[in-house]
Amino acid sequence: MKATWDIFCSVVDNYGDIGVTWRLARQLAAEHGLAVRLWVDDLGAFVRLCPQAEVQAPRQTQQSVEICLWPADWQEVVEPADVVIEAFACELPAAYIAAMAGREQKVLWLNLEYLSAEDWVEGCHGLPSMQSNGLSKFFFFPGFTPGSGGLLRERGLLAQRRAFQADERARDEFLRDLGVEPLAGALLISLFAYENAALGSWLEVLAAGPQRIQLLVPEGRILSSLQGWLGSPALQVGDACQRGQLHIQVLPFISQDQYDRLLWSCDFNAVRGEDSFIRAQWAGRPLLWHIYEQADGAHLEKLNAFLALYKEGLSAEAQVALARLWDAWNSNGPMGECWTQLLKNWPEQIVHAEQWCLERASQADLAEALVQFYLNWL
Ligand code: TRH
Repeated sequence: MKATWDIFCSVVDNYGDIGVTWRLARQLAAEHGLAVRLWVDDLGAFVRLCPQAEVQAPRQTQQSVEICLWPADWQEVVEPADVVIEAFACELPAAYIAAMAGREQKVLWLNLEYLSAEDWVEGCHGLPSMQSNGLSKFFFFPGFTPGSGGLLRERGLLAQRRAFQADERARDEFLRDLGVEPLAGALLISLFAYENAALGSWLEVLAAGPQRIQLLVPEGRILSSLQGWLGSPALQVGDACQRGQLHIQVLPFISQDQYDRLLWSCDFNAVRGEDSFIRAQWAGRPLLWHIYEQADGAHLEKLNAFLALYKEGLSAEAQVALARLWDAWNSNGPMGECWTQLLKNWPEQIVHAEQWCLERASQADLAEALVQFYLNWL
């Protein structure tokens, strides 16, 4: 009998919550042969990542995962799974928790936390917390170091990525299918970010720089900043324009698998949040992270904690260039000089990105770590 897993996802905003849980659910089903249900309270957000799904269907199977609408008024009588994951501290339905407590066979209850590179993560990863109904809930922390829960990474991902990157024709075909004509000799950059006042100063330096730049921008929140800089009315998917050396094109929001290919195709990726940030690392190319902003500035500590790890092994000059660029991007600082400095140690940044990727990939991935945690707990 396959072990059953229920993953609960409440879409707070953006695509990170559903992005992470959908990826995890697929991997648990595909690589570990588990029977997985993904409960999501916003099918609209899910359909953007999995365009073949039906937004109206309260139950459907996609890629061997049962996708279930998590209704606001939970009336269902559902037999809880062997393993229950509440993603990002979303609150499970009270009736479901009661059923967990009443289940004859015990249930492993996990809270899958947000990603952070901060030191305390290793100390908290895997700790139980006793609930009022007598059940224990365990805190599972993804992370970058061996003492954490690891990062989502599908089996064979890096081999696929390398084969794709070694095949220029495959890349060009992929880009053409997206409506992008690759420009000879251009540095290809993808841009996925929140609204960002620092964008203008980066685009200025790209437009005035020595090299042709092709900037691909999937539809999303950064478009308003882009419009502001271009002084253009609302941008649409397919719109393209040129400013000096800079060629800009707006892309549709694509499926997760296509988005991976976009990251693999580009020389530099600006990403955000959590899932795209990790995918850019698996792309093995230099990246720029727009971290999700938190009211109390906690995000800056997270940013610095990651940078402290990532920078290891870079020369002092390359470390400074990278940190300045990331800092400017996340605090509305001027990007021009920082970008120019980064380009000065570009070859080093490229080698480092691949090295970082290989080192992270030597750790167990998050899905594997979860399965192992369950087996140890049994
Ligand atoms: O959408 P996000 O900003 O999500 C954020 C973060 O997860 C953040 O930590 C969380 O607190 C907040 O949501 C609520 O960024 P993220 O995490 O990169 O998720 C985007 C997802 O969208 C990711 O799975 C990649 C996917 N994607 C596509 O599938 N197609 C696309 O074209 C693009 C641009 C992204």
